[in-house]
Amino acid sequence: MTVATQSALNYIGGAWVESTSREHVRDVNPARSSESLGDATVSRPEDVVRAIDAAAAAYPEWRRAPAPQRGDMVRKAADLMELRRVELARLLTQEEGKTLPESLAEVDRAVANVRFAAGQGSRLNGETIPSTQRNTFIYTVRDPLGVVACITPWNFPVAIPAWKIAPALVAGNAVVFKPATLTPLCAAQVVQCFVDAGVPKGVLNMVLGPGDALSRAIIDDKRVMAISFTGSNTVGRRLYAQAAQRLCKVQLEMGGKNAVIVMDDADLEKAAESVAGGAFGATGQRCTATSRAVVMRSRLVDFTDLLAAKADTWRAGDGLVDGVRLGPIVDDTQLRKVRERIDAGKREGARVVRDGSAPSKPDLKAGYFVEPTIFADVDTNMSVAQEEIFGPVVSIIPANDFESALAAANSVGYGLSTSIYTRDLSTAFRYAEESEAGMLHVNIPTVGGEAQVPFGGVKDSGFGDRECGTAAFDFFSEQRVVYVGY
Ligand code: UN1
Repeated sequence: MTVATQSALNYIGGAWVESTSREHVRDVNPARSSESLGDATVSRPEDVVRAIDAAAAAYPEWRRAPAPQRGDMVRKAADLMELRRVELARLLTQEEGKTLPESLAEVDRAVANVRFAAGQGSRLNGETIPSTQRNTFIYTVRDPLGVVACITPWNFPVAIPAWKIAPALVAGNAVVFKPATLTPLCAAQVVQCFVDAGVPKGVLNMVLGPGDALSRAIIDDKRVMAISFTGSNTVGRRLYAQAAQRLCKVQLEMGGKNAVIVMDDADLEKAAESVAGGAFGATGQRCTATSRAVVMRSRLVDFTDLLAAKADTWRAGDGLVDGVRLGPIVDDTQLRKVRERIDAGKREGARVVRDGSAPSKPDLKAGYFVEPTIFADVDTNMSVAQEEIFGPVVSIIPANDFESALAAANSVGYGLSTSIYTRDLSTAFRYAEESEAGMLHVNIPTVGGEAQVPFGGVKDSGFGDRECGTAAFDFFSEQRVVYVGY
């Protein structure tokens, strides 16, 4: 049941290479922290410079390749990813912790995204625009930016790199990829799919190592024309401020504090299922996780009972084991953060319906586990109603009517994803008009997203062009205009 111990190296200029530090860090399975999966090289800023050198050298030729051909190559990467689906998903579960079904779904999503981006190679259209002058023809073209960087988190270590790298490449850019330190083996496998698909050397490079120092080296290098980042708001803000100094284009996907509003007329079973799946799925470690349920008082008792009963069915354990629905938290640091947030909720007076912060089952002590946790009677000012937790924790906030529910849902800094459960059309449309989030749902969970659809948030959740869909190409290319007098 263990993967062969592997060493993840950098991929620079078409070769897997050791970093200049020659140091390695251990990569462990969060379900059993004593189990080593392998290790990863620890890069220094010099390694980033080498990767940028390689990308800059490869760029001119890649830019000249016809976009449909770049798309074909990227499509092959999607096919390979699909072929390696089970192997990749098992690795994902072992390295990040989510359950095997969740990992399989993530790989499928990565494949769909890479395929969609590949198809856009044949649709990188410009437009013709009528001129006010005679004998003048005006058209636009989409041009790549040059060397771009993709900085990705550990929680979707296959899908997020895939949906950043694929459109970046199809648009004609050369990429420097800096994945999260906690998931280097998944990152290496994603790169391997592109490599085996025939992406020329230097066009895609990966540098493994500490986020701060390596991101700084990326930001400081004026050859990097754009940075696509997914991670925390704190890091995103800093990255933007630093990159702005040299007008480097930035796309930020950050946190969320996503609410589901449950109206009087909601299908309660569906609503509770949606909140449970949104809150406990992926162990709550996703920016779109449902972390608040804003519930009409008339349904409060029934909803809370239903949700608590559902929470009991989320058995925690090793994600490779059949029947396990809740994998571990990714590491010790995150585990501590999640526990601190739960403690803060208790201190601030939220009513504990279910406390999963310290699981008692012996096999859960071997890893970084937190079981489903539910707070009720939560006030919008409490930290559990305001701060992102990134664990399987949900806060139930009572509301008197639609207006107060909407105000509660909107009362946070974040604005990524929300949902409403109602059968009333006018309530649904009023919600869609007034809800402060980038992705709204009616009778559909807050989590997930489709490959062909733009993904991203407003307020503290997102900045810059959206990811995925055709929007990804707005970020990874620029328009140029040609005026022709004939
Ligand atoms: C999802 O909800 O399925 O970092 C995807 C994240 C998001 C991706 C979430 N950028 O969690």
